Amino acid sequence: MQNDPRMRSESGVLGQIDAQQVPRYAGLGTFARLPQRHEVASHDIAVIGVPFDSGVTYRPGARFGPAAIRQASRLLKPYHPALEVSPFATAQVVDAGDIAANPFDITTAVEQIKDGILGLVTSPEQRFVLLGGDHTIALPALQAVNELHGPVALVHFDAHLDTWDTYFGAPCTHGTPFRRASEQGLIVKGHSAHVGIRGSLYDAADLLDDAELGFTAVHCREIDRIGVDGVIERVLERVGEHPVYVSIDVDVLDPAFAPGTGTPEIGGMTSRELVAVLRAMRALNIVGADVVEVAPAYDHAEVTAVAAANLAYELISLMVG
Ligand SMILES: [Mn+2]
Repeated sequence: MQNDPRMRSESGVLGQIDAQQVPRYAGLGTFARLPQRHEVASHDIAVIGVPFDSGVTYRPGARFGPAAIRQASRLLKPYHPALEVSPFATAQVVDAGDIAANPFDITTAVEQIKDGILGLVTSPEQRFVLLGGDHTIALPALQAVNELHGPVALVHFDAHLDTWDTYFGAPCTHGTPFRRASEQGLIVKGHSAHVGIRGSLYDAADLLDDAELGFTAVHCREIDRIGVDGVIERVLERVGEHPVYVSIDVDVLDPAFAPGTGTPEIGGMTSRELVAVLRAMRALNIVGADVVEVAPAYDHAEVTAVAAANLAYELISLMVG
């Protein structure tokens, strides 16, 4: 197409809108100003918004997360120097839009999200990154992943375990996805980990329950002692050779780095520590991922949305690297 400002690689992959032709702040905003799904014949990686927050237990508003992350992703550039990859030239990455999920019926929403993902990711070679939405959406994401890959190792970055049983009698909330996932056989027990856990719990037994469900927890308080390298060692050893799903609750970051979220906890990871751990996962077979719990109403100067956009960029770069 003449005057098409989008970058196209030699292999024919359609990339971002060229910021030398159209300033980053101009134009309608897809994730990283990438093409929409219908603009290309096929895709390798789909970025999918899931504006759903009916599973929250405290501050609402993560339904506006996908739009805020897309807006904050305008600054992402084509080359990732730390991983030495050009993710948008190496793979066909698309913004696949949002999955419409029922805000009044969580059971229906979970089915819609699973079906929505499977409508967009139809072969085991394809990868996806979800933009949440609250953490409830990780359950249908893992269900979808299981249809394509079977059980996966879960690497879960979060202040909270998210393996509680019910809340007000409800089995599917943003505090329960990984207990349900374990019960449903979606994760490889003994090969899944939480990273960044901290904050008050209901009971000391919460931690024991979690271990029985198949997880180990790298607590945030350990990071000063074992360092980022120690965290990486624990994670890589735990995952082994299994395909991996990475779930990032943005509240794993300290509220200083991610104030715009539903259940903030002090003493969290820095964004620098988190990206260092992620980048060490490049040799893993990451088959799907999410970045969840961005609630823009509590954000300031896009601090949280910019962090989330960059985390999604890291995940995409890991998938192609
Ligand atoms: Mn969570």
